[in-house]
Amino acid sequence: MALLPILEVPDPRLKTISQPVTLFDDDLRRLVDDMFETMYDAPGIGLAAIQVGVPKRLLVIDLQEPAPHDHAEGEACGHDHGVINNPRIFINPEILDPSDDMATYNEGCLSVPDQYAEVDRPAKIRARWQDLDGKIHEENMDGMMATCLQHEMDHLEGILFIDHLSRLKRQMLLKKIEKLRKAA
Ligand code: GNR
Ligand code: NI
Repeated sequence: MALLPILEVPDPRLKTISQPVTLFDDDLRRLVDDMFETMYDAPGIGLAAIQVGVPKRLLVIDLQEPAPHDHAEGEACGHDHGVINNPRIFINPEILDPSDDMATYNEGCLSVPDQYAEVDRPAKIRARWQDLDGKIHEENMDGMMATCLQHEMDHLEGILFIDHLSRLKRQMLLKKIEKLRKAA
């Protein structure tokens, strides 16, 4: 396993249109392992291959739901609050029928460090994708999973969440990142 460097704006490679995966081999499995390690380390809830410089139509997601508790939220307690991991792999994903109703989430991106903005996307989708064996899957999705998959699939087209904002807002976020880099 290896941590891979994550590309950040304004790296032009983030604008690449990624190519379909055709070879379901051990190299692909290694790449997926490294992407999970990189995503958990960041930490993030999703990662597209192009974010680590690989222009393939491949992404991983783990929403890491908080584990259920036996007491009220915020209440002081001694035990460890773990998360339930749910690592998911999407190869050559497609969106079949996006809903007309939209959902708004405050999105962030590992390639747009420390910046967040509200983005509207279809609230419900049906997705089709392949797994590491090339087997095809289909599933209806909503909530954070629908939003995250659409965010990751945008990466495969060279699109970032800031591309859904006004030009003014986008330029402001990009300038902030420059400023933070110079200060660091
Ligand atoms: O870690 C991430 N959080 C996030 C929050 C709201 C909507 C989308 C995301 S994806 C992001 C990781 C990332 O950049 N994936 O491409
Ligand atoms: Ni992203």
